[in-house]
Amino acid sequence: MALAHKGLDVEMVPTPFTGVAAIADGTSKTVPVLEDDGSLIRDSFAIALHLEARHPARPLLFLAGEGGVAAARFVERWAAPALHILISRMIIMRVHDALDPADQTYFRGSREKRFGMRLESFEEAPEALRDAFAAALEPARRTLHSHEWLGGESPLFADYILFGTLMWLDIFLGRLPLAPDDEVTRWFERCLDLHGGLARGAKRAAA
Ligand SMILES: N[C@@H](CCC(=O)N[C@@H](CS)C(=O)NCC(=O)O)C(=O)O
Repeated sequence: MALAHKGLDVEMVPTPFTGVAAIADGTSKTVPVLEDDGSLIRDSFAIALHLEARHPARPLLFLAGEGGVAAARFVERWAAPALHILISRMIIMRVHDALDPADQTYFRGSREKRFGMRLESFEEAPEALRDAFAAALEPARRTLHSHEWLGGESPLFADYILFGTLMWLDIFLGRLPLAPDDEVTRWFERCLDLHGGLARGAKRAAA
């Protein structure tokens, strides 16, 4: 989304967990990775900062000045603890089941170590977590009640941080476990439409 926001060509390359080590010089532990003019940039936020520094004349990803970066950082620091575990619990077995056998082995081993339990025990039915998930999104909901985007009148990287997080649910459940008229659902649909419907073309695991 950040690349498209900057008007750069985007090619999405689905990458298995066991394929991360084969990217570029093999030192990356996670995706995304940006290779640009011989330098490797890891981590979404660092990539967005790099794009902003390199293409300042294109639509901005951050409001100008350090305050813009701090505001986006706040969204990132809020969204991860508020949402990642809840989302993981809703989809962990679906992610596992969508992987090839070698990736399933890696995924089960790394996540069972991280969460300290079997994947099957970690998983919860999305319906059981629906209220907690809706409550966790309240800061975004209240903001989107009076602003079309977290970035105000147009999307910024702050929008893509939350959008990217929620895309896990869209990809694996085929929907967000929220009411259709929820402000967050409506904003999510607007995000799906951005950049020629770029994210609508992302490969979905759920039918
Ligand atoms: N904060 C990092 C998180 C990256 C991250 O955790 N990526 C996951 C996939 S979305 C990954 O590559 N995991 C590799 C693994 O678990 O081995 C970013 O936004 O770039």
